[in-house]
Amino acid sequence: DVDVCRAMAAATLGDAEKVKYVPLNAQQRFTALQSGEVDVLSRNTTFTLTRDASLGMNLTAVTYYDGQGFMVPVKSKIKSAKQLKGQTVCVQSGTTTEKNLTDFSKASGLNIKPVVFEKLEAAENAYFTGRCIAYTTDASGLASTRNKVAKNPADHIILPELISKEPLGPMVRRGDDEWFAIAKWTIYGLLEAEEYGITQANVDALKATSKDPVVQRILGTSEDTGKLLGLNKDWMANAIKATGNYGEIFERNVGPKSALGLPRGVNNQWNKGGLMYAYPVR
Ligand SMILES: N[C@@H](CCC(=O)N[C@@H](CS)C(=O)NCC(=O)O)C(=O)O
Repeated sequence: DVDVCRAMAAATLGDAEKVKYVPLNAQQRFTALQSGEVDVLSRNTTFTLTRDASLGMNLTAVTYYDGQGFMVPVKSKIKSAKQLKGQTVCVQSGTTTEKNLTDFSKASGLNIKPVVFEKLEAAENAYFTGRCIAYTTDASGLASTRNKVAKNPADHIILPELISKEPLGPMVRRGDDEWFAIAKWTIYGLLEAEEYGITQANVDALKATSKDPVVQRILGTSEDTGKLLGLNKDWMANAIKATGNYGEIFERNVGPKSALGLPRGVNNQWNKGGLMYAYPVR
């Protein structure tokens, strides 16, 4: 989420450091975007119809396809979400998580008892002190909580079931159309850069020598796509220089070798069995 903001700043202002970060909890995030306190909401936020149609925002492009899961203590012996019948589950309010938990409980006849907290730290703390038998959020969030908050991560397992679709990505305000286009196309640009092998390390060399028309367009050495967005010719070259392409951002922040250790899975490129399919930068 942070690297996507840095890429947008580099594309727009030529400087990835020109971002002011405003920490927001699940409840506050939408009003902060509506009121103009922030210009882009990049914070593990799921695209849904309600958020699109009634909260005055526009969904840019998916940066991470996630799904909701559960974490339980190994010593609970629970191996499947279907074994949560009548159990307490800690969850944060103002999230799709809270709603999906109710749906899952109803659909599977599990009579789960949600224990709801407004603050993330409170929900995590309640789980780790044994107030609930399980903790639920997006699978990426579970990996983060287990890695960052658990005293001994190996004492907790993430159950195999994912109970929802959580397409996560940045949102912008309705009516902010030029910015909407920039935000969207920066993401597609990072994805297409990966698809065509443009990296943080080779972007300058490719800018000087590449004869591939797609690479040339992305790097602004043939057509000027930046102009159409009100940006400089090298908008995408600047973004890639700042953060690397989508795959590099993924590996560094959440990939198998990072602290979170998440597999690339469905977030791989469309031609490698994944769902990431950038609209063409042209
Ligand atoms: N993707 C879901 C859940 C996102 C969410 O807010 N998750 C929590 C738990 S990982 C979170 O990030 N909390 C951070 C905070 O409130 O400071 C949504 O958009 O509603």
